[in-house]
Amino acid sequence: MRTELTPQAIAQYQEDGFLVVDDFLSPEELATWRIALDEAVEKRKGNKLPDRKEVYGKGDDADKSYYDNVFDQLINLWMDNEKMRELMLDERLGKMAAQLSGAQGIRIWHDQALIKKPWANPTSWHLDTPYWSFSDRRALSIWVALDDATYENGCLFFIPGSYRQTTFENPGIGKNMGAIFTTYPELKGNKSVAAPMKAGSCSFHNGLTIHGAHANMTPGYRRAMTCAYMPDGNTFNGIPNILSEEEVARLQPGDLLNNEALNPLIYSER
Ligand SMILES: O=C(O)CCC(=O)C(=O)O
Ligand SMILES: [Fe+2]
Repeated sequence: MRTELTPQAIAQYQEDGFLVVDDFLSPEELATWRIALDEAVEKRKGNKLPDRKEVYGKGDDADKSYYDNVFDQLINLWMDNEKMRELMLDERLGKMAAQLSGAQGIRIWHDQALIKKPWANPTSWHLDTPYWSFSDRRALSIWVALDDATYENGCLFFIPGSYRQTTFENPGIGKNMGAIFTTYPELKGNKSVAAPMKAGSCSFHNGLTIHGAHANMTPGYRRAMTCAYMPDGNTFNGIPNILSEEEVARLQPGDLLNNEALNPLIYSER
């Protein structure tokens, strides 16, 4: 794994709110990640979470069939697959996330396989952080391409620097590609940047960077393994997100999110 970040790369991330790391995985590592993903997905039998079928669970049937065809979304594979656990809990990933975000410690918020199947719908422009159960402008994700991510099959796009202007308000993610610009009309004229990646390359993006992805216009798969990172020291903001009902019942807004079984600390400067 190419886990060393140059000062230039860190500066680029801070400027743009995203960073592409080419050839992040070696061919052997890519093979390992693919096996871990396929095994973990197979074991899930379509359930989104280890303990539940759905996350948000709402929406009418027409919407559901649309969203089901944006991508297969399988969350917290690290919890029920040993190979994936080893990959996701790697301290070196946490260190990269810490260096980019400026956080001193990094916890896993949740991992997520995002698989755009043949002919999948696009991923509308959206923000990540407003969905999460903590509010931190430094929160970020890694997105590892396990197939070539191309213009044709649904590579990511980012709006550089947008993370400095967006907030924790959630514009949602609808069918309308550009709906987010109703919330942020001042960003409507900004240019986007495409991030095609070879399999084994990765990107990091701030959860407040506006991002989306093309439709999959091909009969092939676009598999990605991602992980959302929470800077250590964050507290519950009242949003359930992926937390179970029991967990939400246990938490008061303001409580520290430091349950190792849910949000393991994978890196700490101290
Ligand atoms: O893979 C995609 O299409 C979208 C990815 C995304 O939104 C994310 O990783 O936050
Ligand atoms: Fe996202």
